[in-house]
Amino acid sequence: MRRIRANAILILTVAWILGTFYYLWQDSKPSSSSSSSSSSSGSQLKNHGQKARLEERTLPLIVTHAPKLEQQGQLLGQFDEKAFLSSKQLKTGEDPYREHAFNLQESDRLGSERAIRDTRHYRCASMTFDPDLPPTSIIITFHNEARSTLLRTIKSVLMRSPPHLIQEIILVDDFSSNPEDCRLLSQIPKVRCLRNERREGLIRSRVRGASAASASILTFLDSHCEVNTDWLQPMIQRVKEDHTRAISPIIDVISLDNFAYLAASADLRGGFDWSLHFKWEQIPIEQKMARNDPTQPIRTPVIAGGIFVMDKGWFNHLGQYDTHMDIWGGENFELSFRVWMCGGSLEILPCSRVGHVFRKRHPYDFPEGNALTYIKNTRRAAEVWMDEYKQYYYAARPSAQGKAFGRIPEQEVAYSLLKQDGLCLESHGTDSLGLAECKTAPNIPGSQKWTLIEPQIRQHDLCLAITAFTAGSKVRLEPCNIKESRQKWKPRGPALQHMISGLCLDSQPPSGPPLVTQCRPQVSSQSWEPQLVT
Ligand code: LR7
Ligand code: MN
Repeated sequence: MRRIRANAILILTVAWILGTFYYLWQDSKPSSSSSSSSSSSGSQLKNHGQKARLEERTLPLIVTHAPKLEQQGQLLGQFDEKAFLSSKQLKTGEDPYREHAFNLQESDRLGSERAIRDTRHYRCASMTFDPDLPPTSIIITFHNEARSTLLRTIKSVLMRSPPHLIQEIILVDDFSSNPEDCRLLSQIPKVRCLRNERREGLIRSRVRGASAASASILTFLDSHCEVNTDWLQPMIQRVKEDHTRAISPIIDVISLDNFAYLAASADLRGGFDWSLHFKWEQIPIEQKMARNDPTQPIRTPVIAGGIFVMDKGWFNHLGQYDTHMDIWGGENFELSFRVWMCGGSLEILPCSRVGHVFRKRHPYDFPEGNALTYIKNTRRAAEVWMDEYKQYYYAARPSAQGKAFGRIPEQEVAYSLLKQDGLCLESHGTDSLGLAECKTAPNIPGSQKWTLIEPQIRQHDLCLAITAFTAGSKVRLEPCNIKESRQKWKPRGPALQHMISGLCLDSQPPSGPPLVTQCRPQVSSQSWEPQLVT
């Protein structure tokens, strides 16, 4: 009896020691390495130095399992994969990069359901999700995509997502040369394909797909992706908890040369330069230090654009995309700005991984030319959303000035009269300001309409500014610049006080131009009454 008890104690002790070692070994594995530099901000999104994004650490080789043979049959239904893939094959001597800007020969060789490495941090595997996550509609737009990459995208979704979370896969064929791709792929269970009657570009195509979606959650994918283990649940979970979030995975890299699946760094977020080019940037160091849980979301200013999950109601509430943007580019900033300005947020989830084939050039044509299209799209984003910051866009991209960008809706802003003793502050050109008889609606001229958006007092793109920081200095209008301290005001009782100098806007003498003078309470020449005009 005693021997049995002694043996039991011995076994338990050994198990405990082994367990402790295992635990320590797990935790001492490098969690993530800091990659040396953020990607270069090349003049093209295409050139954004993918190498910097690649994780340096080697990960344990855990492969995601391909479905068993009997499952595969169910995955594709009546669809004849062999016939689909073999109908068009590369001829000997043909350049495998020509048509798709990636090595088509390698892609075709791979097969449609290769296993890929699980590139997540090991702690992601123990995350749990609500059992009642809502299903999603997957939206994939494509224009002349290679059959092997497109099919791998679809199959990876079917293979690596809980089936009940995939309501449908909506393909939008953006007028590819061969209409058969769309027709044949519709034979796959859950797949629907909508074909555009003319080339629309990815922005209008996605809007079409989103409008056709029947699930309450939208998931967008490019047409050359491979989703990784448990990619979907973390993103849907975050959107379920707060419908104003737009969630992106970490976008792993599928080599355009040999189609190797490579882990991207988990220390990056989306960014842009003033010419509105997307780039990856390092997470600020304070945030990086504060990250003690590698499964936590990474807040990001903008998303890369192609791969994200969003609530359908929220997408509609934001006004979807700007459908006057053509072909490719700019919609990622525009959507991100919408999310921010309407009080939502953007996140990258390190526990969700999707591979994407990054290319160095566009394999398709731009009917209006690549450069002009990019300018049109980004100029629209700048004009609609960037207020006076758009001046930095034009400074960084002088060639955008004067280029066509179509019509944009007038922004709805609240205008005020600035009244003093029955007279109104009025501008005459930029240099001269004065008091004049107040006009009444609907005959109020633009010269009497002011927008009071602290700290600026604006008239269109011009702002009220002092000319010097001393009492008695003239006040005039000049192009708004949010960093210009001469343009910053705040209300002080009925007076308007210049923030840095502490001086007040003064109409004395009423005939002459307004000045700034020492603030004196109850002085009528310093008293301005804003009156909203509609
Ligand atoms: O006219 C077109 N019609 C289309 O349907 C042109 C393209 N497309 C399709 C195309 O087949 C593909 O599925 O639209 C998708 C995106 O086009 P890509 O793959 O040529 O774009 P990209 O991967 O180079 O570009 C990134 O930026 C774009 C800006 O408009 C889009 O937001 C892409 O979705 C986006 N891709 C990603 O975010 C994946 C990660 C890349 C990064 C960074
Ligand atoms: Mn792409």
